[in-house]
Amino acid sequence: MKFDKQFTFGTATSSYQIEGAAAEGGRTPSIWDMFCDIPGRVYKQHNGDVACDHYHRFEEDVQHIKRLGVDTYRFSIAWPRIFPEKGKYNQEGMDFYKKLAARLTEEGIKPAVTLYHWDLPMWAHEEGGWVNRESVEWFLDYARVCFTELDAVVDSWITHNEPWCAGFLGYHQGVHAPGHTNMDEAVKAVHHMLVSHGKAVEMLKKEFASETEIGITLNLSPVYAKTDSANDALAANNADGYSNRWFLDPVFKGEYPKDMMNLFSKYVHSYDFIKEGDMEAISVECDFFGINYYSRGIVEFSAATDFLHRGAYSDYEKTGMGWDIAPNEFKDLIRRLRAEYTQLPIIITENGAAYDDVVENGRVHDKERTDYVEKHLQAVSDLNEEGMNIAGYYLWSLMDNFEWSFGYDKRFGILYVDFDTQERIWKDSAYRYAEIIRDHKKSHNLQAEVAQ
Ligand code: IFM
Repeated sequence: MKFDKQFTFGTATSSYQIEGAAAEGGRTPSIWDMFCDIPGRVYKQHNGDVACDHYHRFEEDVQHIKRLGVDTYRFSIAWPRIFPEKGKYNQEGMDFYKKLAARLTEEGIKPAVTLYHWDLPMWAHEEGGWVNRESVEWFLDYARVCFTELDAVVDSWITHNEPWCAGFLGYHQGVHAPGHTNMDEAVKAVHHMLVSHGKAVEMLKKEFASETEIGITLNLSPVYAKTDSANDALAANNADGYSNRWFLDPVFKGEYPKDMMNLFSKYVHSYDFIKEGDMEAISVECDFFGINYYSRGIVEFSAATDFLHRGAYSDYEKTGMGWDIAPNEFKDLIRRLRAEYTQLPIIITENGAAYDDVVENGRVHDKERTDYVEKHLQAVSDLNEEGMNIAGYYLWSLMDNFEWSFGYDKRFGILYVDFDTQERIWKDSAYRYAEIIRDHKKSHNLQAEVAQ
């Protein structure tokens, strides 16, 4: 595999998944604290109260990041640390991120900061959460203080991480916080997230006249029909509409896909919540496009499901999440994005895999994860040979953490975390990632001080 000199390597985490210190520094609960408390929602009722204790151990974690040799580290800000109550700014919460960003910068690691990675403050949820249009204003108030305090040290901003999960898993499928099962709410929630994205980008560029790069991250999954029947083709089209086009079309074309508006209208009886100017706001020009890629989808027709598709059997090798390992389909996805949607630089803001890791004599031989990462990095390298302009790659995740409704049962880290002692143990995949970065730097005569 081969990468341009400017290509950036990184690793990623998010606030609720690693920070812990849930009641410290003035933080108040988010919808995830509430969701975890409801029996049956999260594996063994795990929660983020302690997580990886990163809030107290960030200095040590920065040293691991440095040792990996990555150029950049992607983390998210916990909104309830910044606004623990409506309209009440908490400087102590902000200071944590200022310290973290400063430590990273001192070590030569560029901070890439996500504003929203799903930990909506409970006060906002109690007023309707993302379903309430006022959420756009709440988000902009929050974005404004983050830009004011951190823009000078941030290398790139990501407004939202995976609005599909926050919107459709949270408000339609009910498997993520806040756990609602209402498609009308889900479509409104997504719309308000997207409007808040567009307006935050505009704010950074106009109000702050900032040149810091900003974009949005979507989780995308190319969808294939099980057979070439007309029914399965319809199923694949609908699944693609639900997972991909409902987000890509507004962000890049300034419109929602009509076929999906029609399909959703069984539950969404009016699209009046789309106000004048919204679609222009959503399709604001960004500096890059972030993609989280894990797997492909394969579907078949099912008259028994709402949107006429369901997952079909696949004989692909799977990760510990049961997700197909599909680096070739990743290439299909990127080529399609280039053909149909955008020429912006693409950044892979997440890619990685969960497996059932075991510690043996102080080592974790996670060969499957190492293979997964190598295959996807090879795909990035191949795509760039074709001129696809992928500018960077973030491995998900720096360390094992709270995997949402799966609790701590699924390990995505390249660092193993012993959740009893909080010890971090480098897995073989971490050593291999550091080696790939070292080789890249050597090949371009860039200074490399990374782990052997
Ligand atoms: O852990 C999550 C992350 O929070 C968002 N993207 C997918 C990851 C793995 O499921």
